[in-house]
Amino acid sequence: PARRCVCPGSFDPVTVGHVDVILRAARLFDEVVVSVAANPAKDPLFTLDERVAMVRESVAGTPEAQRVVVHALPTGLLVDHCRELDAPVVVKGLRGGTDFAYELPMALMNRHLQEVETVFLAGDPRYEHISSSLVKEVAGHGGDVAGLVPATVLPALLERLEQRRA
Ligand code: COD
Repeated sequence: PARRCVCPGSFDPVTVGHVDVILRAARLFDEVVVSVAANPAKDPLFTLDERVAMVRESVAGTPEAQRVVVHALPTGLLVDHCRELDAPVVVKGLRGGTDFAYELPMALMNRHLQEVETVFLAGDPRYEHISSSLVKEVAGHGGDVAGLVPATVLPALLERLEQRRA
């Protein structure tokens, strides 16, 4: 049977750290479903549709792209979504102790709810410091975030932050 996994996240916006985890997952599984969560509680900078499009663009053109599907995560539990997709594995990247402390209870809860297993990929140390929230904060104060987000995301990010300031 085809082995399918889900890479969930807010991706507001997608960073080079996210792309690394997605592409590495695509080398381990037959198909990676990147599920972009609406996450209204986080007051996202980009709409759900924009975030889905940005992840798609970031993966396009890579050798792994044909095994990566990107879509919006329906509201509800991630594990119900996994079951509908027949994807019993969630893949997450780990940047260090704090990510682990945040991710472990979710991994255990997801296994408790639907026997969905979580596979953690050790984050590439080159991207250890990169998160969507820090990228937004740094760029919002005029700092240089080139190389931290995919090249296609950078102009969209700067433009949106500019609009927010106006
Ligand atoms: N290097 C490696 N990994 C990274 C990096 C990096 N530089 N940056 C981010 N990551 C990893 C994160 O560790 C995370 O695993 C993933 O990428 C996504 O990150 P974010 O910040 O875009 O996404 P989150 O943390 O906001 O996503 C949270 C979910 C949407 C996955 C979660 O809220 C969820 O599952 N929601 C659905 C509802 C549900 O089922 N809730 C109950 C859960 S038990």
